[in-house]
Amino acid sequence: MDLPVVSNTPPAAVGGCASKGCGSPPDALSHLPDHIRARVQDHPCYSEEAHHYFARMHVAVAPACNIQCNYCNRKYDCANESRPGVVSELLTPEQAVKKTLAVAAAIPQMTVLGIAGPGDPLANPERVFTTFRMLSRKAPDIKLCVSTNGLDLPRHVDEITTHNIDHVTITINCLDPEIGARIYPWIYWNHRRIRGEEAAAILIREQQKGLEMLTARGILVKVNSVMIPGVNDEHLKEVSRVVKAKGAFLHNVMPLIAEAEHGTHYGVTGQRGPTAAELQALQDACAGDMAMMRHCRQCRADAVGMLGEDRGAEFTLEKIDALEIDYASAMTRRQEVRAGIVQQLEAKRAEKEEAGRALSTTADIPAANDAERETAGHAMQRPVLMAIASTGQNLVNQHFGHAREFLVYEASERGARFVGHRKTDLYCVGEDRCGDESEDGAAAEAVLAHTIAALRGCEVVLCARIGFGPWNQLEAAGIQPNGEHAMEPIEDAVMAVYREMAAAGKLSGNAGQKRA
Ligand code: CLF
Ligand code: SF4
Repeated sequence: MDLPVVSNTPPAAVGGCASKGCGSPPDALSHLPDHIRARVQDHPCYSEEAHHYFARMHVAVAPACNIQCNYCNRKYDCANESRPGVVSELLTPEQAVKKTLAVAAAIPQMTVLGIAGPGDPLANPERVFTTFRMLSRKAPDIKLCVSTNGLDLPRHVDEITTHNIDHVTITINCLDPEIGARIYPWIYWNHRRIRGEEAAAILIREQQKGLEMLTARGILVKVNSVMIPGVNDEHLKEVSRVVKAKGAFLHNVMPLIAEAEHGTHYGVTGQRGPTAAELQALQDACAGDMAMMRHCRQCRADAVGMLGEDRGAEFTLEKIDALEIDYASAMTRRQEVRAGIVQQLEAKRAEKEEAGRALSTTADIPAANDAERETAGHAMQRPVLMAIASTGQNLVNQHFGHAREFLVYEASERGARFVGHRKTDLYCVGEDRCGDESEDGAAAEAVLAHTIAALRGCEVVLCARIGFGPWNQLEAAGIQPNGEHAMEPIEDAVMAVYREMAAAGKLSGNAGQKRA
């Protein structure tokens, strides 16, 4: 059955500012020297832009861990990089290599192989470095990436350098042992279990030492921090400042996920995670000091595909065992695909820079701050959050009911900026459930209610198509659905809608953005 379509107009023939992402903030990587830019432009975690185009995969070869975090239950993956509640199939290094080659051949835009669990990679050095060693020989075009709690990092830095691992993530939740003791009940260090502030002090010391050693060797370091309201939330601003001063490239503040059913200490003691607005406010506060990652999906230790998607089921051991992989041919294809994407991105950047230059010659430049706005005689326009349904390529290209997550952009007089994402459940299941006329109406209603709650604070939803049922309910909840910008680049679509809202007088006054 065809879906009831409210709006599916072809891409609007917009011109001038409207087609160029008018007023968009500059490319987040534009300030970087060329050699650094080249190292991150196809890494989906280190570059927000790249995550629309490139994929990553993880292999779960590291079962053990050397510390205990209060947000972790060992039954599940390492929650420093993963969403708790999912369990990965443990692989041997040989199986991991075979799986990586199979994925690389099937998904040519997969550029990064990461090891992030299910325990701590550096608590399993033999398995992890064997995997990296074999991969750097067999698939030299794949970037290698590792994520660690940092306790055993200093003693492995030299080996990391040897294996050509160019990207390392350290999870640093605090610099103060008193706070650390509320996050880590114990560590295992020099064959001894150590508890309390003494344990936290050792962990913090080793993390900082590891960070300094890596940056001194030119390895790109991303710092992950889990935001735990009432425990380390305020303190993370200091963490951000210090790790930046020590040369960390990017800071990724992730929300604590603590559910009683996961059986973690925080889950069973009722420690809450942050709201979307709290997370964004902290990320904004930290952003004054360093580049922030806002597109992390807290993916599982065996994730495969674009961030936010999981194609792991296509590459189970059973399926890849039967495969014969001609990696030499696959590599040629991979290089072509990658070169094509990089070329496309460079053309987009050039177009954006050109648009910026054109704008700077007009009188229509959005004022940069309140004082400038006053001088320029502009009325204050409030920012607006918009949710986007996208399958990637940086386009508004997904049906509302097919989205498992929405990208959230903030539109303002300064332009469109990505601020995060919101996870939802799938509203359409097959062809016959996309609205209030479905046989399974109650289930659809529940999913829609959950989606509307997840989109709290957003005023607009941009998608390729949307049915009458969800359209009406979104509108009733104060969220305006919009299918007019299907297949347009996200930032262009967001700013076009923002301008329409401004022209309709919906943005005037000093009223703040609707809070999530
Ligand atoms: Fe994996 Fe991590 Fe490397 Fe990325 S994930 S080891 S840096 S390749 Fe990325 Fe996933 Fe967030 Fe991690 S989205 S959880 S930050
Ligand atoms: Fe769990 Fe990872 Fe913490 Fe180890 S480092 S306890 S695996 S969250």
